Amino acid sequence: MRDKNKELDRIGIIRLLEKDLKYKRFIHTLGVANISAALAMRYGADTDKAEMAGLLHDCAKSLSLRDMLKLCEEEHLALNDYEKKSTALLHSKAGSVLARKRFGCDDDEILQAIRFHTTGRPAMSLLEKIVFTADYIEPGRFAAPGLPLIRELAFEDLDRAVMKILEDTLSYLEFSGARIDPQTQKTYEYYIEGADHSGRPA
Ligand code: DGI
Ligand code: FE
Ligand code: FE
Repeated sequence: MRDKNKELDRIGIIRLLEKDLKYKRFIHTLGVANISAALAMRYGADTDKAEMAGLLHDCAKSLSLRDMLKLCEEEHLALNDYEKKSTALLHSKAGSVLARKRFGCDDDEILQAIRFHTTGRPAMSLLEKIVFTADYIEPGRFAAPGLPLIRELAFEDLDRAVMKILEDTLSYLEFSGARIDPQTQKTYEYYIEGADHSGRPA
């Protein structure tokens, strides 16, 4: 059973997200929250935290680039040149600030999972991997060709699912001619070229 205050917070946050986000993004958010909770059950993470991280992961998605930059500047977050120019990349860092300021989330593990949900990072925590994966596989996603396999893998072997997501994202970005954020590249190198050959835990 959740405690009553937490349940009220959760409902308030969902109401606020419904107001802030476009409807499709709101539905995606609910999907990511549910799948994050399911993955937390599977891998023994905190289910409430995973659900909350899923709920808040795209909370800044409707903001303009300017407003995202402002939020990050207020917190003195270091941004690279890729992030400074792209809402697709910046909404995750801006989201970690907004999650605290507007949604009252003060859990550092959740804020970290929001902050790195787009690019990932080397040596992600279990919660970070859960949100990163849930974002890719939630039921509303349909375009990626590798999706059926990744959906299976996610519940069998989370690290292999993370690897396959990175592999597919990188090939998609290369194919579409997008500039690749060095952070995405670093995550890719850690998980694909590093982790499984060295025996280092991913
Ligand atoms: O916010 P979502 O659409 O739910 O998903 P997301 O936060 O994972 O990704 C947003 C977009 O960012 C998605 O189209 C993939 C893209 N992306 C991830 N890494 C990079 C990137 N785009 C560029 N240009 N460079 C990257 O390194
Ligand atoms: Fe996102
Ligand atoms: Fe998302």
